[in-house]
Amino acid sequence: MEREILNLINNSNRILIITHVNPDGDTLGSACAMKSFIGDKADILLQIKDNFQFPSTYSFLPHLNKAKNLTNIKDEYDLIIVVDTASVDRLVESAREIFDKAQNTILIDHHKTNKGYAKINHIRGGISSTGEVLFDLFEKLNVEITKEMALCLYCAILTDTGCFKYESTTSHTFNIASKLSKTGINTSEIADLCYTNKPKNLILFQSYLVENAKFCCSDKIAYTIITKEIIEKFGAKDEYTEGICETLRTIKGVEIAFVIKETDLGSKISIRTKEADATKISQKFNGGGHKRAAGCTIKATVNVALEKLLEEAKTLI
Ligand SMILES: [Mn+2]
Repeated sequence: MEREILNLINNSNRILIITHVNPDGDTLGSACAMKSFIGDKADILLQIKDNFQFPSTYSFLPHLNKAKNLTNIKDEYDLIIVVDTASVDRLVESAREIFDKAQNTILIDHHKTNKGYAKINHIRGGISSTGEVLFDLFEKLNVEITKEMALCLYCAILTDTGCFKYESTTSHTFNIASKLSKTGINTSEIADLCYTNKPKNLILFQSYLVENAKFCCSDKIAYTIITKEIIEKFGAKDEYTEGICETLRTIKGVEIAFVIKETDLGSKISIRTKEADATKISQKFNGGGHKRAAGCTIKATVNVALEKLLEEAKTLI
C-alpha cells in the first residue's frame, strides 16, 4: 500500500491535494506537508470560494497562500490526494467533480467511520490525526522529514489532539512529536500561532454563542445555535465556529455538547461528548467522526434539527 502511494505520486504529472470543507489544522497541516514533500507538480485545493473564507489562523503554514479555491480550480490533474476527509460528501461542487473524473485517487485519513471512497484508501481509524498517519507513511517510505514538513505535521497533530489531551494521544504520538521537534521547529511558537493569534471578532462571536448556550437534562446536554444572522453580525468566517463545541463540553456536568449552524445546505452539526459515543448520533444523520467528536448535516431548519438531535442525545445519557 505505502509503495503504491509513492509510485503513484512519482508517476503522476499534476497532483491535487484536497482538504475537507471548513478546514482545520489537521487537514491543512497534512495537505501542506504533502505539498512540501511532492513539490511543484502538486497544488492544494481549499474548499472555499474566496479570500474572505481563507482560514487565517493557519496562514503561517507554507504553500497556503498559493492554494487554489473552488472558483479558480481547473480540471487538469491526474492524481487527487484527499486528506483528513471522512466521507465523500465533504467534497463539494467543483472539488467533487474533479475527484470523480480523476484517473487516480488516494485518501489518507484517521476517521474510524471512513469507509473509503478513493482508489487507494490509506485509512487508520483511531490514530490521533491525519498528521500522525502521514508521518508514519513518510517514515515507512524512508522519506526525509524536512523542517518545513515537520512544522506542518506538528500543527496537524497538535491541533487534532487538542494539544495532546485527547485519548487518541498515545506514546507513539509523543514519540512523533519528539522526532518533529528534533528537526529544529519552534513548538511553542507553533502553539502560539495556532492558539493565541485569534481575530478579535472570533472571540466576540464565540463569547456570544457561549453566552446564549442552552442547557437541558439537568445540564447534561449543552448546545448553541448559530444562525446566518449571527454570522453576518460578527462577520464570522467558517473557522470561527471551531472550538465552541469544545468549550461547552468542558463545562462540569455536561456530557454531550452540540453546535447547530444554519447553512444553505441545512443545519451543520458538531457534537462533542465526555463518555457517550458521539458517532451514535452523527451516524443517524449520515455523518461521521470520532467517539468524542463527530459531525453531520441535517437537511432541516435549525429548530427541527435541534429537536431531532435532542431526541437522539437523550437516549445516550
Ligand atoms: Mn483530523
